[in-house]
Amino acid sequence: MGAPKRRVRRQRVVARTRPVEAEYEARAGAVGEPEAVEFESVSESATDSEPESGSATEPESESESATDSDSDSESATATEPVSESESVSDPEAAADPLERVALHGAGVVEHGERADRLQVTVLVRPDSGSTLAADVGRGLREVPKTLEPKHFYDDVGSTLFDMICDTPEYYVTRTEEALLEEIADEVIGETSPTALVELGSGAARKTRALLEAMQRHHGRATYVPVDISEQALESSAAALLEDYDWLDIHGVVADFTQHLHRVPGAERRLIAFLGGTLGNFDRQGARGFLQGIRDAMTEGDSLLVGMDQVKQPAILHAAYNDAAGVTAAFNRNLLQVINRELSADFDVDAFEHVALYRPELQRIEMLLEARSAQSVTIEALGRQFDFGAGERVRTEISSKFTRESAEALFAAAGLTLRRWYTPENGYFALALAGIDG
Ligand code: AVJ
Repeated sequence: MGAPKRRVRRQRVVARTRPVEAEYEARAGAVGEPEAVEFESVSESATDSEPESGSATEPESESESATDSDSDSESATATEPVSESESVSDPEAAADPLERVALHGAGVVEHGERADRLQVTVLVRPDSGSTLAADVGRGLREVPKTLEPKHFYDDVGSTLFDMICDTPEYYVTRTEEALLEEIADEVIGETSPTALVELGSGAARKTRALLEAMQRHHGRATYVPVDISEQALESSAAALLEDYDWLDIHGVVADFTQHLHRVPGAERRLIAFLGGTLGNFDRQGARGFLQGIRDAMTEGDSLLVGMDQVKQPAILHAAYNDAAGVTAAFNRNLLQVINRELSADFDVDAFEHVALYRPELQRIEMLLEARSAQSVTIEALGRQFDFGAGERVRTEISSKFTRESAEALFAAAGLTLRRWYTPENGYFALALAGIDG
């Protein structure tokens, strides 16, 4: 976009990001000392459709917005209490930033101002070298070697994942999307949520069906996306706010496996964990994760989980071995991430993409297989790792479920499966669970 570049919504974070989390503290170069964090930028492509922001001195810039339907939905962040006045010398107040943000948010809504409908709290900076280093160091010492799938998603990896979703073989995303459209009204009618909390919201593509159903039922909605990527969170939030003038968003930049208890409450929350990401956990991990959610739930909250179903191995195999090689590129990109972030020298082309279905475990495994013996130096770890010819590094598991296995899993986590929605072909399921009471 020419100069002057369009402003992106630049929402300062109300919460001081005290280094409450070790990984935050350790983020390379990010913080010398605790400070308020502000969005620095969004991608070029995102700026185009961004609502005009949002700075204290530019209250009406939205008139240049590309669409007119949102003209009353944009506003300045002038009301936003910011940083400078909030010194870290006030540990009490800093102790629970979310509460503070929630209060400010409520004020904004109540006064019906054309005030900012976006609040963002940063609990943890996007993945820094530190967790990646720790994870890689641990995983490559294991026998067999493993790497964690959460590190796939740098900008390139996220783009590749979006491309996977558009391959003809990968039925997962489109099946879930269609299913959500179909059941959204019923789910919302049944759970009557005052807020939709989405764990791992990413681009929030599928969320719209649920939000629109909330609007049909209640006239408006509050959306609480929780994502590790500040950028994904901000650009998806901006797009949603532009399209929905009845929506309030309180985003939380956090690792949803660690910060669940800090996600803002509401009277009744529908907590959504979509996409089949639960499949990335092994059984024990899935149970622990669901238990964590269960512990953070209060009466009236519900949980909606996307779960890929067990099906013909050939269909599963194709979905993770698409003909265009997008999944292979996605898998290999993990090595690029490590090369870049940890100053490593993986020869990416020396590793082959392998994805296979293991029926006895009801899961897909993705692996990277060394085509020949490799020795790789990872500078950030100060050591070298050897790979034998044909040695495989497991990069991801993608568990598949049946209604029975899902029910047992929920039960083990203290949750009750209430509904099991599947399309006719049975490819994918959305499980609605609650706590007993
Ligand atoms: C995002 C974890 C649901 O397991 O199907 C897609 C990731 N990996 N193709 C999945 C993935 C390879 C995806 N999840």
